[in-house]
Amino acid sequence: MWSIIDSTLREGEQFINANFSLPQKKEIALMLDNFGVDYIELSNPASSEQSRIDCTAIANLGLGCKTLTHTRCNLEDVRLAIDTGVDGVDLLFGTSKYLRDYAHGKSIDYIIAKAKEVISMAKNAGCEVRFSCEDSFRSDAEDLVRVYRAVDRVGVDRIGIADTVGIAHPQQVSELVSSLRTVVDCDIEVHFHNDTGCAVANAHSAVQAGATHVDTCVLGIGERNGITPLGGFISRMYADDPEAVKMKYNLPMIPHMDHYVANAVDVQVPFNNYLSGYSAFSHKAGMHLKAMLQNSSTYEALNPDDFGVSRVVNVAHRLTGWNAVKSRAEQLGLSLPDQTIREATKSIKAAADVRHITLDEVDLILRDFDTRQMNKRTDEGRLHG
Ligand code: AKG
Repeated sequence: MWSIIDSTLREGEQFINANFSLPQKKEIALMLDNFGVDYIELSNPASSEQSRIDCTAIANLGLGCKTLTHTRCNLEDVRLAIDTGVDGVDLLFGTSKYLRDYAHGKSIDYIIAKAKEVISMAKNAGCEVRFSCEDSFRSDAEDLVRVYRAVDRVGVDRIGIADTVGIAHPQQVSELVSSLRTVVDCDIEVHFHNDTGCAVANAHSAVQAGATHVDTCVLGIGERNGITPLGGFISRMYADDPEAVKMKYNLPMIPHMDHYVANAVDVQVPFNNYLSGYSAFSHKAGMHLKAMLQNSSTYEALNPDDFGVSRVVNVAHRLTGWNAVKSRAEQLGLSLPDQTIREATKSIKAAADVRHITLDEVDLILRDFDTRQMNKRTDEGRLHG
């Protein structure tokens, strides 16, 4: 099964509002570990003194998952990383023309030589090592093959394919991952930015094509509009095989982490966020509700119970149906005949046609019908008595 490398404490730290304190980082690391991620990626300890302190603290928390740190491909960064106590280093070097011309000015031959030197040093020090070609999807295909083949031969544990600007689509991902699968023997990690909305689909496509490790962030936070969100990726993989995903991961942690991280970076969880969004499990149309009441899978690919969240069935609107209203009456303990429910439904729709109504108002209408029903029965009783 694929593994998750959660990068909330690295890529996520690059989100515009992120400025995690060490206690927040520890809390996030503990939650991710409790959820069951395989790896946590941490910011480069060479970034600042506090980054080094934080990386050392998280690497020594005694987590069940492995810790990695993201470093430039040079000996100094890797030495500093090893001293923090992390299990592995995630090296990267830009291979696209953009990055070679405007970021570092190095040739592919230089990149290969440097990568071999740094990987060998890190492996000799007992580190797990990944090497990534930054901006893979705008890199020359032959350059990628040369670089990845060379690093595979010196014993890298994983190659990384990075869609740095979020330009790739699932078919390109599938083609690149499957072709690289025939080039290297090591594992394949993927990292997808979400600029064009494909980050979850690309991660899924990559796994189907043979990728073994997927980078995620809680809520998808990261540079610009971020990367594959943990909740979105898990939802996608759960839809394929719920039992396998439930067995490996502690799913109710996801909404919990989404809210914690949203609060830490001072944003709202988006209303349509996978699993934890306000409307993620809300149902409204009368036709849907009728079927949902018999079998919730009719209109749900994901079972909210598995994620520790509740389904919201909304009856207070003009699109409501009498099955939904009947169900609400039953929740209130009212036993109304179907004909009365149909009349109450008409009243609810008529009220909702002229203004926004609340569930309390629906309940009032139902109780009013119930009272009328009881009065009618009393009158009939008097007549016949
Ligand atoms: C990116 O290329 O967008 C990164 O954040 C680096 C990804 C990697 O190290 O694979």
